[in-house]
Amino acid sequence: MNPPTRQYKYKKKVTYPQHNGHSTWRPKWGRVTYVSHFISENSISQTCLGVTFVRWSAEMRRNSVTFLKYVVVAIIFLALCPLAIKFLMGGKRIEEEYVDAGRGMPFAPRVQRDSDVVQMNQKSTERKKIDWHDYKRIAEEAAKTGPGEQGSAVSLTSEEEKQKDELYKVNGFNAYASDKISLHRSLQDIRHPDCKSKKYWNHLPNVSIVVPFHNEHWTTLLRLVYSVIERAPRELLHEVILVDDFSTKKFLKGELDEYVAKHFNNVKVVHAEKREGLIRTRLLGAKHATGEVLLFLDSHVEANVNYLPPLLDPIAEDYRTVVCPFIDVIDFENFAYRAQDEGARGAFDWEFFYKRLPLLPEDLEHPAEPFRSPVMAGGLFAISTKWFWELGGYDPGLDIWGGEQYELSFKLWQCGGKMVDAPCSRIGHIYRKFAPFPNPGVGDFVGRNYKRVAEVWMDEYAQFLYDRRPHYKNIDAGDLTEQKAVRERLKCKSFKWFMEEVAFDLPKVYPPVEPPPIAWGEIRNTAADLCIDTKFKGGDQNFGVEPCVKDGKGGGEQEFEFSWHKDIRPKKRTVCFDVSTSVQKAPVILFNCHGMGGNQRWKINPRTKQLYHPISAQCLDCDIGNREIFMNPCDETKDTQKWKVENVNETAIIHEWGLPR
Ligand SMILES: [Mn+2]
Repeated sequence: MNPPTRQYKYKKKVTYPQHNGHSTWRPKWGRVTYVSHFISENSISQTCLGVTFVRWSAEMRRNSVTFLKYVVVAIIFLALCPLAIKFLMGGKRIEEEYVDAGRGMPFAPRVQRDSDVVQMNQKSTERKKIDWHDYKRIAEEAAKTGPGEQGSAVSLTSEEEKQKDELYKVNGFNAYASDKISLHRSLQDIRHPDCKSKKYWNHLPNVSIVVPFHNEHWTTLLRLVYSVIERAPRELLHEVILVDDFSTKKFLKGELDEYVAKHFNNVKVVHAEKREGLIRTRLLGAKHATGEVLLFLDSHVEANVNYLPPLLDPIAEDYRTVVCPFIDVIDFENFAYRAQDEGARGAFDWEFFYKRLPLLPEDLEHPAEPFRSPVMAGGLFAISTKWFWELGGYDPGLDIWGGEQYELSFKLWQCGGKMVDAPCSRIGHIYRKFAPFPNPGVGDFVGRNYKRVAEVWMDEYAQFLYDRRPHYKNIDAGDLTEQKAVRERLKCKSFKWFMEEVAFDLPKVYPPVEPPPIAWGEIRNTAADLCIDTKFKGGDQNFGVEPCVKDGKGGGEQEFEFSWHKDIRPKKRTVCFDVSTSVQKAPVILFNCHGMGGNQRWKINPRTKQLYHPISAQCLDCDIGNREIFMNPCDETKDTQKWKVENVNETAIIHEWGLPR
């Protein structure tokens, strides 16, 4: 395998956001881990009504000819009756009863919309864009008040605070707070204003929603079910499939089956017979699905207003388009619903951590339009059933969780499809405070998954992954014949094509081979003869100056790199010097490196030896007595602002100093 040379072509020039002023700009691009499972199908029986009254016994005796006529008429009547009922009800009656009226929020019949007219008039072939909003429901929801309504935070009394711990421990979020909120709670419409007038095709495919879960909490699971049903046009929602990955909570067995059978007629529960892990659980759900589109969701989400048409519309245009919603945040403590950002494109670094790239200028011009995204976050996406199975679903050799979002993303792009994020579809997700379940996997199953993905899809670029995780070389990835056959059968393009056409700006932020730092070693304050020491501290912590290790005085963490990202980080670590205010004596802390400048951008002044922070326009200063460091207005005459970095690439520093910002 020959690793590609380090010459990257960029199809488009991309500008990265510069952060104005001194805002606390700290993206916390988190990594979402999903744990999840299957099976005995709970089939929901639908009773067919057909009662006919037969009142012909008297005539029968009198006239056998008349009797025969009655028989013929009765047979015809009986044969046509079910058809007539079906015709008259337009197949809708049953669907209107999705949601039980006894729960305090009857599922009111919807106002007739354009879409209904289209559905009833089956002969209509006119294709047009229509408004799919359910204004009656929107108005009803806007009027709701109560704990957590309108997506607000719920507060606990001091008495309740004492009782929340037990549920917190087993869920990783404040499930006690969840129990205080209605299963039908309303959410604030936080979509971009342009979404409110956006129209979608009148003919959209229907959807099977597949929700894998393991030990999900009762009210978060059911709130998900109600939210996806109540906020979807009923003709588009074919079914919801809850897939239980061998949960141990008792109520997720018979009690859930009974509740679902009693309250819904288009929700199925499938129970796994052993712990399967997220990937096989999703596959199991997909195998049970009969809708035209699969919408995979995590088990603790709430869908926001009109979430479904924006996900289906791009698929209606091309069945090989995969669509992801915007993922909002439901607070793990108080269940407040909020945006995490206004969108970004999915990506990865070369250790396969999920990362995000900024939107392109053309994406920013149309904030309600779907934009292309190289890689999905993983948990929430819609894909046509046809395309999913043409791609072979997920590689069934992937174990538990990890790498599946890369596998599917790479192959859908490389094999002729595309993926977009739909800004007008918003779904809130509870990011847990901590993982409450033990990992069901054995050994480095994630590494094995990554290797399967790399070997099948990444060609020579796999080497970049192995360079960072050399032990992958020794992992047995198992049999890859079937996966390679998929790639062959669909005549899929190379990973080089993917990197150049789809993730073209990724190497700029996450280069396969890291360029060398432009300065490195100890950072010594010349006045104090003390060195910056981060003492192996973690994120969000401050640090100061200490006697220098190189002088044989004490031991800490004093080796730094002024990286090509223009940030300063302890050697071989990915936390960076970060300053988020521009006040006097502004604190410097360690924060996860985001590689995008802003609060973490530094310059070395080659003449004055000051460490300059362009965004706050201040310089690094220190208090020798207290051994503290902080930011202050730049003053060339102050010795406490003069720093000597041990090794410096002079040419690079001078060049760098001359660049704007
Ligand atoms: Mn989750």
